[in-house]
Amino acid sequence: MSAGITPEAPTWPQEFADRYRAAGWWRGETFGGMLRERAAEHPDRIAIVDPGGPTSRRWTYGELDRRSDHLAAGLLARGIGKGDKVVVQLPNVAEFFETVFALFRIGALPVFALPAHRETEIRYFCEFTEAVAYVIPQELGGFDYRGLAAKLIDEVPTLKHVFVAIGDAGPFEALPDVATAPTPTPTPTPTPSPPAPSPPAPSDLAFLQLSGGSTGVPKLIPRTHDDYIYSLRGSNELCAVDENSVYLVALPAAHNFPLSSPGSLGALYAGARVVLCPQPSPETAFPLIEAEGVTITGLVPPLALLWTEAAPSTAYDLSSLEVLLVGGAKFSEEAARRVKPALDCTLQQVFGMAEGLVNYTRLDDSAETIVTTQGRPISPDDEIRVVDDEDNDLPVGETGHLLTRGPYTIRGYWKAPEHNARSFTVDGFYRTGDVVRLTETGHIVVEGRAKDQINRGGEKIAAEEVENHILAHPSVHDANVVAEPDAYLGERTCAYVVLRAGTEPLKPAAIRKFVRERGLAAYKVPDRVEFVEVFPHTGVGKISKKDLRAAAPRTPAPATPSPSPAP
Ligand code: OOB
Repeated sequence: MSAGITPEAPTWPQEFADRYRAAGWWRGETFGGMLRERAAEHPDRIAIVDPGGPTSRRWTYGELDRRSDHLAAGLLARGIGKGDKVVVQLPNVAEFFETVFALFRIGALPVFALPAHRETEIRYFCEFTEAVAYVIPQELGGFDYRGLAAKLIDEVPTLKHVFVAIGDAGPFEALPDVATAPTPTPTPTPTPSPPAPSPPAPSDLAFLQLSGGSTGVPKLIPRTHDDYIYSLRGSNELCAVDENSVYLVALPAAHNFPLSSPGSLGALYAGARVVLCPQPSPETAFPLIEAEGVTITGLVPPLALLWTEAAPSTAYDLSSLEVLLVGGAKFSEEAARRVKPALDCTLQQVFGMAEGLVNYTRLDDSAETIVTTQGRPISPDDEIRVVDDEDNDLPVGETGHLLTRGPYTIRGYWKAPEHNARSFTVDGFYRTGDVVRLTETGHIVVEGRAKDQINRGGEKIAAEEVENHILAHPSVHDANVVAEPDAYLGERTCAYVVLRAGTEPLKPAAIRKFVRERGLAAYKVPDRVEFVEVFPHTGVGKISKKDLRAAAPRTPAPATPSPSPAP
């Protein structure tokens, strides 16, 4: 299999690639090489702290480097090599980093699933990417991933390996058993595919990230070593991350925000320390901040609210915390104003997307700018356009659709030519689906969203995906899923459902149960289901989601059972 940019992944035209290299944004680095360099520079410095499990673990750069090499050798010996896809679904554990660096080294591509994903999503990732392996924990939050893996390995023809990174491997191979000391001469392999002939090139794909999506199935985002490492370096500079920083991974490690803004990979790039937080509540995070001297972390708005409420009365010493990044969903001005007094650290708003563009308020921006804007792009080469419905550029200050192009924003989704024709302009600008306005200082204010998506406290839900699942119910004639305000999450989902004529009435719980049992991540199960006779229509006869949204209860109530908010 060949890695690198293939027709499956549209890439930057040569003139842009040349420009980004000449400007020094793309420096020809790879993830495998970057870890090797850091390990050579300071082998004994702590890279990863994993406080979970029976004993807390501290891996030095030297150890992470060695472990990644050994795992890479074991994967190669099993016939996994360059260009192969591996679905990685791990919580915030040290093995996440060992796994992804092993894959980076051999040029196999991690496909970053979230722990919350269930059969529907994982099956799709495995089938669509023709994944050869699936890496899981034994269990998390009462869900046994091995059951799901057993089903998939039987049913997805390309899937040959399941590796259990933590816990009891059951019928599968335990990840620690895969690792072998690399040998200079390749040992015979059970499958005839040759070991990787050469390490991946900086312009090769490094991994596939998931898009929040607004369509029936999630889109995959192809990121290269060159472009992603540039976003790390740029983020580190703007967030003042250096070798003395301690970054707490509070959100799910595989999400783009805690991975790269500046995230765990930014911290590792800087030679800093990464502390893994098993879950993001103040009860778990605050003791870790004190114990490890955490200097920086990133949260979605609902968690930032929880932390600011809990901080004033905590017994833990949070004084090491210098920067709190908040993003993934709009952070209200009122909530933003509470951060500094409560946590005595600098708030940095971040408006980013897994497709690329990331904006930060600057650490030296005025207090007003920090609480009222979502920041400015990382790169001088990030091109920003704010346009009307016909793609005409709007004057500064007017609200419109955000389009962007730049050195770390993809030129197309993986294997999605039709969707790409809609999501990108002919000259390569990504249509973000966000509705924004620019201030005179070039800061972006997010005003809303044009994409058919619900942003549930940072977790993105494509309305169409959930609608399709509801439509599969035999009693359902039609369904529309929209966002409604929620006091805690910002938005929650409401499904409006029209039942087939002549069917027995249903309870809302029956629809929620039906969706859950179709194997969908819990955060996508509608918070509220309302049965209606007909949907409101627009003037041209289309169903009006605007009117449905307007029908939502006026006083936002907190959402019903909710998994912990996270992107
Ligand atoms: C981050 O990435 P995704 O891919 O999960 O979601 C991107 C979308 C944006 O297009 C926007 O609709 C929304 O999430 N968003 C925000 C926001 N940050 C993200 N909307 C309003 N205000 C913000 N501050 O969510 C992501 C990736 C990297 C860094 C941070 C967030």
